[in-house]
Amino acid sequence: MVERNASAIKVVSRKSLCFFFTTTTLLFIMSWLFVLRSTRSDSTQDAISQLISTTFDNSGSESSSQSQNSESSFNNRAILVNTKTQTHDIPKCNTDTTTSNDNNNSNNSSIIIINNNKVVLKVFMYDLPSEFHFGLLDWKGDEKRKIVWPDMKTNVPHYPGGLNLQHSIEYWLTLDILASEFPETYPNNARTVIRVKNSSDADVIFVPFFSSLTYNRYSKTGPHERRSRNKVLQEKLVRYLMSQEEWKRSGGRDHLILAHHPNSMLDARMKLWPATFILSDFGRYPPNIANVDKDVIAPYKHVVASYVDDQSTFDSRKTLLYFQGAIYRKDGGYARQELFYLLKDEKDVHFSFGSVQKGGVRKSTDGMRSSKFCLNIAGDTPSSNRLFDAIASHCVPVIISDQIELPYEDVLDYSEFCIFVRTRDALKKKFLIDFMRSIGKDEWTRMWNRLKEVEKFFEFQFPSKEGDAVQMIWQAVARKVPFIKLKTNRSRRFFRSVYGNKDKGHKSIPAPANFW
Ligand SMILES: *[C@@H]1O[C@H](CO)[C@@H](O)[C@H](O)[C@H]1NC(C)=O
Ligand SMILES: *[C@@H]1O[C@H](CO)[C@@H](O)[C@H](O)[C@H]1NC(C)=O
Ligand SMILES: *[C@@H]1O[C@H](CO)[C@@H](O)[C@H](O)[C@H]1NC(C)=O
Ligand SMILES: *[C@@H]1O[C@H](CO)[C@@H](O)[C@H](O)[C@H]1NC(C)=O
Ligand SMILES: CC(=O)N[C@H]1CO[C@H](CO)[C@@H](O)[C@@H]1O
Repeated sequence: MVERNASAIKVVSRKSLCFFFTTTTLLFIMSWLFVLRSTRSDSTQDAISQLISTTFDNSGSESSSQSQNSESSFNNRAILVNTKTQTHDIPKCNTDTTTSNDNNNSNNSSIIIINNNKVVLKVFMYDLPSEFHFGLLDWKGDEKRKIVWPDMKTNVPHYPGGLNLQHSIEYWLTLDILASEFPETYPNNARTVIRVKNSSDADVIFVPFFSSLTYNRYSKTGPHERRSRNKVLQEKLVRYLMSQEEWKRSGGRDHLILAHHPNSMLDARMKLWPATFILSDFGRYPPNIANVDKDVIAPYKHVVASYVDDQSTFDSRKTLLYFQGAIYRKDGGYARQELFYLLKDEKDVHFSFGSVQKGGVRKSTDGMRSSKFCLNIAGDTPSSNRLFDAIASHCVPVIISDQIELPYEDVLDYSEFCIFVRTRDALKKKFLIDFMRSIGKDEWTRMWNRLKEVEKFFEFQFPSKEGDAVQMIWQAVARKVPFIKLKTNRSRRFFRSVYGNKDKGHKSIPAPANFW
């Protein structure tokens, strides 16, 4: 008996050894590929999933294989667009009177790409109760009469100013969807998106929850509350979504959810991970919840005013390098302190404490407009609105944030108008300052010119204009659509099997990063 057991164990252990061996070999091969790949592209986020996705679908990896030159990004896009018009039959925008002019707007390929590919994205938007969206802006719906949206003809709710504005993406996107139903009222509203009433016709399902505003306003627990309104609304949202036919149909994979503030949706996101999120960066997200393949990065709305009619020159901008911000940050921001000590004695460098809140908008505006370069150093999170303030001020951004993700990077080559410096290099004595001083007038002027061309891509406004941030975000979403369809169909593979049914849609156990 004992002997038989022993031999059984032997068999088992031989099997498991064999298994172990195969797994480690596989892992070894994969890590080799991983190393090979990550030495070529700098993006560390989820490199394996990129690997896997490249083998299945080229569109999924577009954002990772950043084009070295704009020509290759043009090719990528062209392929994508062909797929779209041939197999997905997305109609071209027909209210468009500017198409004929678009070709000669400029010779810069990324701009040409953006203007030429007027893809209409068909969006179904849930009629969520107004407490999730415009109700937060003190607009009152009428539950009884089922009025959840403001009358776009007469009464567009206003978004208050202040710092909340930097995450107001949710407001601009929702207005743009609503406006698509009133082409007569908003004839000049650019139209990448049209709202459809039948969700079966939609490319994506939009969840109109103003999560950043909710976080900004209601994350503190009130005196008579057990939980903050921010938490309550997230719970309500999850319950609402899980009960919708649209969610069940795709397991949420074709849903679009806004979580631009890094602290917004902290609770709900663990349940809503199959959806595509619109985020500012991935700093606080585990890669199985959010990653470059699945999600869309949107810019902050800049808080300093745009620099209209900028006549400045390399020589008229007296400050070489400008940074204004909180210097001591909780996590990850140690580079700020280090850089402060490295730079504080350089005479043409402005490096100072003080956040924009403290009446500093005017000061930052002046400071950025009179500087050649503006520093963006990772703080609590890899991104901040400082980058977009710098762009609006035509102050060439110097990005020291290894984990930063940039909006629409698949169609926009940031190296044309930003300087990237690795943190470990920036912290070497004299490295940064020598580097900045080595950039001459011509090179700087080229980047400054490019900044003036690209600034409109970061402009949020209503009505939205051709090529502004709202349209650029929709186009970035449209580029995800083939991938969304792929992952939706893949998720249906096992619907008919006993176990597969259980997994249908709303089972929300986070999957491994490459599972989608
Ligand atoms: C494009 O070119 C046409 C003539 O070839 C011109 O009339 C039109 O104004 C141009 N459009 C733009 C935006 O430059
Ligand atoms: C684009 O470049 C071509 C030559 O390469 C030139 O003839 C044309 O005028 C340029 N168009 C614009 C809008 O700059
Ligand atoms: C929505 O469209 C689908 C397929 O096109 C159709 O079967 C369904 O009846 C439509 N639903 C409504 C409410 O019109
Ligand atoms: C799934 O496959 C069908 C049939 O090939 C296709 O029409 C559809 O667009 C795919 N995606 C989704 C989300 O249904
Ligand atoms: C035609 C045009 O606007 N060309 C510009 C494209 O962008 C480069 C900078 O990358 C400028 O130098 C060109 O003038």
